[in-house]
Amino acid sequence: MKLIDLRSDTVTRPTPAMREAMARAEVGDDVYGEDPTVNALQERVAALLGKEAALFVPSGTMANQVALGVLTRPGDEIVCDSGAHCISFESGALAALWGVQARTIAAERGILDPASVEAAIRPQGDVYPRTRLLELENTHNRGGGAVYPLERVRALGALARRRGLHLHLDGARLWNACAATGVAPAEYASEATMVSVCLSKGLGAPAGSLVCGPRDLVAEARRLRKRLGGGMRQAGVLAAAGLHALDHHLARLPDDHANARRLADGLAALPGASLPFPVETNLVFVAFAGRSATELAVRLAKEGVLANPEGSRPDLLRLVTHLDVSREDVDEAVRRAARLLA
Ligand code: TLP
Repeated sequence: MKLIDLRSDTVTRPTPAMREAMARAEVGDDVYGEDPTVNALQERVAALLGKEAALFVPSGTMANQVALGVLTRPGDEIVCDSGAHCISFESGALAALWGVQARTIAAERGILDPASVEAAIRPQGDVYPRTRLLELENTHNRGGGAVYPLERVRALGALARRRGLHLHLDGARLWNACAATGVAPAEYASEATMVSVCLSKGLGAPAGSLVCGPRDLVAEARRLRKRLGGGMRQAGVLAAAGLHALDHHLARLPDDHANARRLADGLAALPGASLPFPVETNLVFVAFAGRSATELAVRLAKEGVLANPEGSRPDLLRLVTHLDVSREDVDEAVRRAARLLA
C-alpha cells in the first residue's frame, strides 16, 4: 500500500534533478562568506523580495527568530495573531532567546486588522513594555493557509510606520500566497522591515530558509545566526537545492492548491465532515463530528494516510498537499478516509 503523507509540505524528498544540482554545486566556507552557491541564492532571494540583502539559515524557525532578535530588545513586546507560528511552534524561542513577550490578537483566520493592532499598541510610560514590532504570517498556518489581501498588508504597514513599529513578515509560505493571488513577493514584502521565506515547504528543498532586509540588519542577523550555531560551512549543497527549487518548483504551486481544493471537496462529502475554513492554498483543515482528531489520525495512518491533528481544537485535522502528492494520491486518500468513516 502506497503511503500518502499529508502531514506537512515539509515531508517532500529531493527529486533526482534536485539531487543532481546539489551534487554539482560549487562550494566554499560560508562562515567566511566564501560559498558561491550560497551567495548566489542570497542575492537571488534578496532581489525577489526587493530587499538589499538576504541570509541563508537552516530553518524557518531560525529565520524568524534571528529577525525578531535583531529587531527587538529584552523587555519589548511584539504584536501578533494568537496562533502565530513564531509564538506557537518555535519552542518558546521569543521568550527564551530574546526576553521578549507577545501581545496576541485572536484574529479571524490569523489575518490581523489595523483597528485591533492599533488597540494592542501600548501607551508610552515607564510601566509599560515597549511595543516594538508587528508580526504578520502570510500564508497563515493556523489560519488554514489564509492569504493576506495586499491592501490589508499595506494598511498594516502604514500603521506600523505611523506608530514607529518594525514589521516582520513570516513568509514561510509566501510563495503560496503569491501563487494564489498573483501578487509579487516583493510587493508583499515591501511593507516589512525583515521577511523570512522557506525553501523546505512548498518548494521541496530538503532544508533552508532566508531572512531578508536592509544590509545592516542582515549583517546583525548573521551574527545572531552564528550565536545560535546556524553558521554552516559548505552549505552550497543545500543552497543549490534552493536555487533548483526556485527554478523548477515555484511555478507548480497552483497544482498543490488545486489538489488541496479537490481533497477538501472529497473530504467534505464524507459523513460528519465540516471544513472550518475555505481552502485558499495548500492547507486543508477538516473536522468530523464526534471524532477525536488524534484517534482519527491513528486510524488513517493504518490505512496509509498520514495527517496531523491541528492542535487548536480536539476534532481538527490538518492535511497538506505538496510536491510528492499527486491528484491520484488525493483521490486515493479520500477513498481510504471514506472506507474508514463508513
Ligand atoms: N511549520 C511546520 C510546523 O512547525 C507546524 C508545518 O508543518 O507547517 N513559519 C511558518 C508559518 C511555518 O509553518 C513553519 C513550519 C515555520 C515558520 C518554521 O519552519 P521550520 O520548520 O523550517 O523551522
